[in-house]
Amino acid sequence: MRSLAAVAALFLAGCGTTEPAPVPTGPPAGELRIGMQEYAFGLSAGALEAGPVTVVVTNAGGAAHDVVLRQGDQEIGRSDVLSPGDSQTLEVQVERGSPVHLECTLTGHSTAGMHTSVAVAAGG
Ligand SMILES: [Cu+2]
Repeated sequence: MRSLAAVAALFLAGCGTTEPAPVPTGPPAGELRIGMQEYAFGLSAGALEAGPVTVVVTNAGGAAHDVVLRQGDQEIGRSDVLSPGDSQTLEVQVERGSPVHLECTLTGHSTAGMHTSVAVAAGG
């Protein structure tokens, strides 16, 4: 059901200049690679394990971007504002029970599409 919704979202977003990569399916991951571009996040995993997660953020776009990771109202990670081609590795602590939301904080980027969320495994 989730994947159908994701595919529908991709079709709806398809009129933009760049389509985000489809969210991969598979077992929950302990590492998440985030690719940033105008104006979307590409993710290496569709679900995360609860616990420590290594997050590798790469700016694959042509403008500066950052990413803030939140669970509920708790901020669990934040990258620097990265120039095109730069990357940064973060160690974050993911709690069980609620998805991790990702958002670019640069003005207008989130509303342009730079926000998404990743599920967290219930069984952790
Ligand atoms: Cu951005």
